[in-house]
Amino acid sequence: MEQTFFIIKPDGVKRGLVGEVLKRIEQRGFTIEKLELRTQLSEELIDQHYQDLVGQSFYPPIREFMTSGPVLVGIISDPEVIETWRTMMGATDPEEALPGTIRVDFAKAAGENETIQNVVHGSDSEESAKREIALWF
Ligand code: DAT
Ligand code: MG
Repeated sequence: MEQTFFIIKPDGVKRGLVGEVLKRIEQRGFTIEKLELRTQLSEELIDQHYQDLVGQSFYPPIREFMTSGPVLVGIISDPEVIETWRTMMGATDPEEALPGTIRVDFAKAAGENETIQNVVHGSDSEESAKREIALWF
């Protein structure tokens, strides 16, 4: 059985989308293995989580956004959950995501010079899922 790590990001929690996202997880039949509200994330944890992005010019606003409020984090499992959850989330930029995906249905378009706020995170590979689960739990 495969596991992946997901986050309902600060925009999702602030905008009252926890129920909507969890409903999709349940309707798809994923098993929720862990679920926790984290009220204050440290910058260190986010930097480790996004270790591949830390050096990018667009990274500081991402760090600021991810530490701006409570997040819901969890582990879900299912055969091929990593790829299926990525498909359900949609593309990173909500403007490019496909209809029916969480990011299209719920993310707000980023304004000029605003960082992308796209409601959810999901690990992008088996290796990332293992690393992120160990980092967060
Ligand atoms: P994803 O969240 O789809 O896995 P990612 O891991 O490449 O995408 O990036 C993490 C987050 O950082 C993403 O959800 C939004 C933000 N981001 C990524 N690339 C960006 C860019 N070029 N400009 C602004 N924000 C970006
Ligand atoms: Mg990613």
